[in-house]
Amino acid sequence: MALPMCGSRLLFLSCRKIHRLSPINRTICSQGSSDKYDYDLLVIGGGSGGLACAKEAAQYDKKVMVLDYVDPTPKGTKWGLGGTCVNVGCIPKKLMHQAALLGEAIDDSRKYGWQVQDDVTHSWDTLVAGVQNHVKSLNWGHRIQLKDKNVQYMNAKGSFVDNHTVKAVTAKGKEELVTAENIVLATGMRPRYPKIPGALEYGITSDDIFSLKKPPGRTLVIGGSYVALECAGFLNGLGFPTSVMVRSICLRGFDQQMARLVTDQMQSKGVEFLWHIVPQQLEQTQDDHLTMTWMDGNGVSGHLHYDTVMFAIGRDPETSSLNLDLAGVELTASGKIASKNGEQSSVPHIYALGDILQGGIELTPVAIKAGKLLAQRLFGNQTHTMDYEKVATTVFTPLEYSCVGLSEEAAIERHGEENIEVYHAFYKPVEFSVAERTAEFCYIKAICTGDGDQRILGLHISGPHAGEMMQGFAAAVKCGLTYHQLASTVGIHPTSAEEVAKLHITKRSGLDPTVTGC
Ligand code: FAD
Ligand code: NA7
Repeated sequence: MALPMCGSRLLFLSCRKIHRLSPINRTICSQGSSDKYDYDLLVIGGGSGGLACAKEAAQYDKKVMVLDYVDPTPKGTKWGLGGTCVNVGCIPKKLMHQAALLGEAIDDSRKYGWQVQDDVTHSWDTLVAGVQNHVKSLNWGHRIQLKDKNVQYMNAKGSFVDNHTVKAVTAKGKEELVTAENIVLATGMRPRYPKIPGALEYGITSDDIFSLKKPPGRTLVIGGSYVALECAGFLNGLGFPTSVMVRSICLRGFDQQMARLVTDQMQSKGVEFLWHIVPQQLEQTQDDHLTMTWMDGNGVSGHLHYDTVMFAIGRDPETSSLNLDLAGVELTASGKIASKNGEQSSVPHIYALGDILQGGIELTPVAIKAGKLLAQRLFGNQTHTMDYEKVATTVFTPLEYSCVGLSEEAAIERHGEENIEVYHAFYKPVEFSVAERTAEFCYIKAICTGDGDQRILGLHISGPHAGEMMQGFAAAVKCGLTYHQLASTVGIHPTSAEEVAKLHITKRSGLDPTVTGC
């Protein structure tokens, strides 16, 4: 990663001496470093990456500004500061996932002796109110944090005028020109709509689902990616009849054996999968219901009827309204920011973070870490760069599938089938026993190199709390964990995580990996 213009660095170094004198000198110093520009750093986009970068830069007494602006969805949904994760991503999703898990827990609890009445009902309104209250508290928290750290925040949409000047436009049309020595772009992505009649008028996306005013009712989710499956999973768990329309496979890019476990488990819980068909047209009927016309690969078509149709067919980077050509910033064909060196764009003092960065990973902790490290390099005289390898992630469907490292397909492609060893096992969480729950979808596999040390290339877990189980193992895998080190680890009994340390059956052996007891 190249450092920014050395002028700013030299000034920072001289500032560090003054820092120790007094807060007043500190202010003078940070203003002095930006004589030529209004700000040392301007961040466009107040989401996971942008806020992390801005707050970190402010620790170095830099003059920092954040612009954040949300274009309402076609349905008119909008939200506050914090970006996708806080408002329409990870956080409301995890809370609705928890709502679905509680529904399962109510069923289990009867077997554990709780006298729960049979006609337990769920209130969508109460759930949405609780989720949105939490989201609003996070919006507020972000504003307070920026204020506390002296980061200037403006609720305005930014676009370039030249490569150091950005025009900020508020919802009321008020315009302001802002200049900055360094500019970070962290504008995230927004859901894509298919180009079919009725999609924009009658369909919704994940940007709408978490604040939907009325219960979704019978719902069709279109798409086979994790956003589609997670939403379908919690809707089904809340008792709404849910179908998923998939044109090819689910969870492309993830391990496909694990992907099938996820969809089989969802199916066993009542989610209907409509394979190998695509949407053609969405219409509203007179009684306010929706009719989706579909078509398969042979030209056969049909109609299906729903209360809600949600598109989860991918997300597009929010780069088209930034006027990047006026700054000379290059884009990739998919509209992401082309990376020259880590997070650096084709213009040396303009950087990109998070979902819009080519070659990045579309996850919140990745955007946050990359943002912090970038600020430390720009203003803190640090050299650490973001490591995009071996980042763990979890799909919450609501049975969790968590993974780190390579899928089995990728490991075979990279190393050759004969050079890898796959250890695997089905396991039964002890709490499933009294609840009489099936354990056929609780599965672990560790993909290792086939040589003496058997370094773990990929670890995959499906089961309850797989995300919580994975975090610690992910640290070990990142440190180069080998199968032999894993096998010499003594488990914590009785937990599901101990099953990872107990893996001993290789796929190659052909032995039965199903549950055998403790
Ligand atoms: P964002 O957080 O999207 O922030 C970008 C901000 O910039 C937004 O507020 C946007 O409105 C604003 N903006 C855009 N253009 C402009 C402009 N011109 N001027 C001013 N402001 C602008 N990740 C996980 O790690 N775990 C999960 O469980 C998870 N679940 C998800 C579930 C869903 C349904 C979705 C959609 C995503 C999920 N993600 C999850 C992904 C995660 O939300 C993103 O990777 C993360 O938010 C990306 O951060 P970012 O900083 O790149 O952009
Ligand atoms: P993804 O991961 O880009 O997946 C899109 C899914 O939608 C995928 O299953 C596609 O099928 C399917 N798709 C795409 N276009 C269509 C059309 N026109 N009709 C039907 N199905 C379609 O999208 P996500 O929104 O889940 O996630 C994107 C990122 O957002 C994610 O990484 C998170 O960070 C948040 P395909 O496999 O192409 O056949």
